[in-house]
Amino acid sequence: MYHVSLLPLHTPLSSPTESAILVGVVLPGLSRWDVEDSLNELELLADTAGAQVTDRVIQSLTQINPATYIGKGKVSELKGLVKQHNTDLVIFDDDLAPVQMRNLEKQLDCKLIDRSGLILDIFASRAKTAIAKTQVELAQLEYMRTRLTRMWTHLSRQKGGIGTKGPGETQIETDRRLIGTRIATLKERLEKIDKQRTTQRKGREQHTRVSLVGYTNAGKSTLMNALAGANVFAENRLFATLDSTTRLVNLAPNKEVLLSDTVGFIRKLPHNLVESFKSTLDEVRESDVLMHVVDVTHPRYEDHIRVVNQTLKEMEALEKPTLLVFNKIDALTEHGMVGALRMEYPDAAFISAQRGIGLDDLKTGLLGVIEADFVERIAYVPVSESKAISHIHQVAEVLAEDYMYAQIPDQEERPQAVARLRFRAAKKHAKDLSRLLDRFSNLTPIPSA
Ligand SMILES: Nc1nc2c(ncn2[C@@H]2O[C@H](COP(=O)(O)OP(=O)(O)OP(=O)(O)O)[C@@H](O)[C@H]2O)c(=O)[nH]1
Ligand SMILES: [Mg+2]
Repeated sequence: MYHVSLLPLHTPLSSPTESAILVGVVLPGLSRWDVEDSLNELELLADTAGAQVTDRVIQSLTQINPATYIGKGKVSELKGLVKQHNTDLVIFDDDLAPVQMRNLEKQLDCKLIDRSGLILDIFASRAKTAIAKTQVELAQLEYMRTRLTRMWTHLSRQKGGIGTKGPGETQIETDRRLIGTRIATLKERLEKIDKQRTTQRKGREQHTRVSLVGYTNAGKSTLMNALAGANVFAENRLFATLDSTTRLVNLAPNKEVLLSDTVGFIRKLPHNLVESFKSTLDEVRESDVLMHVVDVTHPRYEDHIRVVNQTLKEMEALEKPTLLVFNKIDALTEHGMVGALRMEYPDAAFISAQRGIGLDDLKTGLLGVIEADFVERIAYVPVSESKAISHIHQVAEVLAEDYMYAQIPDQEERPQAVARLRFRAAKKHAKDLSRLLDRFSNLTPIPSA
């Protein structure tokens, strides 16, 4: 155990600042470095939530203690520290089982929260829009439902603060049934919002949809602002964005796409959150193309890429055509890093969203990814089928259109006037178009003399 003194990176969200001790466990398969790193991130989360970390406690274990997660000796040591520093809050880097929470809280006589609880708390204090608030509340209630037996009655002197936001204060004493009812109401509300959003998205079908994804704080909102001249809130804190924003962006003359900025990912993102943020994350799920933004100045940026890919996989969005974007190259101190990365990732874009560096190359790269995702074909459609022709114009880009005659085989009828359309369509529309055009596949165009 050792003492670290840390300066807060920014003004805490809630005041007065609560003091916190972080607890991490080195389990088989993990190195001390992994855990230190995870605690660095936990400390940023704690800081974002408004706590000042005074100590870190790390224990190596071959297996966790079912009663208190960490060993008995470590619990006493932790208790000593809590007393000595008059600590407000102990934060575990791993998720604790309800029984472990209860036991630890009793023994430590201090507020206790795990990583998921902390992330939920941050989301609760940052949610601004009605939809984000509803989604966070649902995630918090789902999280609490399993931990209902844990009551903070012996901590009633604590008023507010981390871990007690949202439904925490008012509903902790209510029973599972009430929480169940509330969950059902919130789900219903979200379903309604979902339907509205799906309808809104339907209206945007003629545009290619691009979503910004990435680890929290990678610079997604800054890039959105740079590309769309938008005014999206961006700052050096985790989870600055909780809802999605969509804007039109011009990649080249006549090449407009719809760009969406949305919530960032983090390792061990609570499962409840991913589930509850369905409406927001549908933006990602339903996009045609993704831009995966990476903060290249972060020492663990490769881990971040993995975590983002893993989260995308869980959302079934990993297979989408993706442009990898290495951001913040202006702040790189290591010479030659961009060159080395270019060799490793020849298709990626290297930019500074903040300084506007590399944005033209990024647009070209994005156009390349989009175009690779298109199919080009020629179709013959009888001019009498005006509905089918206008459908093609709606979902595809018609490159050429002319008229001729065609014969229908096995029919004695005289040749019909047909339109010959050469068009490009996104792969997502290809199936639908094929089905439509199958009806006319037996036409034999008559070459003009
Ligand atoms: N040096 C440098 N900083 C940048 C750059 N782009 C963004 N930042 C900073 O990085 C921080 C995070 O930027 P955001 O745009 O809020 O990041 P985000 O990915 O939207 O983060 P969340 O919404 O929290 O997930 C801000 O302080 C930005 O000013 C860049 O190109 N260079
Ligand atoms: Mg953001």
